[in-house]
Amino acid sequence: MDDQEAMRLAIAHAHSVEGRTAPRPPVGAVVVRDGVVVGQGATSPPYGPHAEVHALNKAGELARGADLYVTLEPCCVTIHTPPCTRAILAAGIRRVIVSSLDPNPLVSGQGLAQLREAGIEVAVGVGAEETDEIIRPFATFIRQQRPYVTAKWAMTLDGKISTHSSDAYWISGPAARRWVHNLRDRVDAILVGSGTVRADDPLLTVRLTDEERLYARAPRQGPLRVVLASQGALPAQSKLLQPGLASGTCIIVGEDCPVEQQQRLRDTGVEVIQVASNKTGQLDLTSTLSALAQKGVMHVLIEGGNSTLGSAFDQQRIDHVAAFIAPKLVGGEAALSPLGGKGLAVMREALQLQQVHIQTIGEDVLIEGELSYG
Ligand code: AOF
Ligand code: ZN
Repeated sequence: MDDQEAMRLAIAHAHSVEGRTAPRPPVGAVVVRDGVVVGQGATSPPYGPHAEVHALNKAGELARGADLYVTLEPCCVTIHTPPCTRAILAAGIRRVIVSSLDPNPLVSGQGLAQLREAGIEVAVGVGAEETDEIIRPFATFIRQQRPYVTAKWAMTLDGKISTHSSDAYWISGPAARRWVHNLRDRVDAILVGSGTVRADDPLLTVRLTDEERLYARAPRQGPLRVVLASQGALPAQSKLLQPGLASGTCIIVGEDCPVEQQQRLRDTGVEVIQVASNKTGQLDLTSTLSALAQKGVMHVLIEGGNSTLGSAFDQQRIDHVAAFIAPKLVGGEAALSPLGGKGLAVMREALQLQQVHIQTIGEDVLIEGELSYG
């Protein structure tokens, strides 16, 4: 087993716990001795042991003189659990192969320095292209104290997310929808606007069979469901508000949402959070995101609709775009496009996706990329 192969296994472990570790990063670790895997593991739900500790414990005495592959620089400080660097030294590991540096300023670079000082051979960067991507939500969360925001939409080739009569079932095909459920399975929260709740009555749950999962993943409760509803006006019969389903749902309302309306929502079992509105009367996304960060949300997926996505774009709060384009046409001036809101006036100011990745999923094309704001 070479370095690449061992790191690929560690990366699969990191993927297996995405959406299950917040507010900590998802990490995978593998111990290899004489080319054979003798221990492996992933970060536990808060605040159990880190990935390295699981892998080292499984390896036991076989860790002495072995190599450790880990997708993130091992930690060197006690936050909730003892430093992994200490566990690595105690286990007698000979060489540590790290993929990404820890963006946490308390660790960044110092974890590696500690290992080197103790005479352990350290290599960095194997598989970093993939692990840097896995670590992005945590990096945004730890550096900016806000969740990383992925905006996802599916549109027809002529750029519509529904017909002029608001019909949107289905734009993309079954393979794309499975991909989206895998994305939901990786995030901490899914956010939509009240218009989407009215139009689509979504469940916002992860519905995947084990065969449909891109990675074996640990079981969990499911992502937090968040609805932006400045006046708190949601149909009482919405699926999201039904008894038994409402827990794990959070409604974000504006300052001027009547108290009685808030109480009506709370009576269904949902949590209601009040945030400020901006000058144009939209719910302030910065306040919304910081409220979600306080709940430990590291990665939020915005699934629509056009005014919520447009408002996130106008407020420069989209970090990652995942856009499906279906080879279909519906036409119609009144049919909506993905980003409503105000938009930009001149093309030369258009936001350019970075690290663009284009792939075909079933019949649809998926374009992904990062946005940064100057
Ligand atoms: C690792 N391995 O599996 C993870 C790490 O609150 P604590 O004690 O769990 O520490 C969290 C910090 O540890 C977190 O901010 C990040 O810097 C690092 N996460 N490190 O060596 C792991 N999840
Ligand atoms: Zn650690």
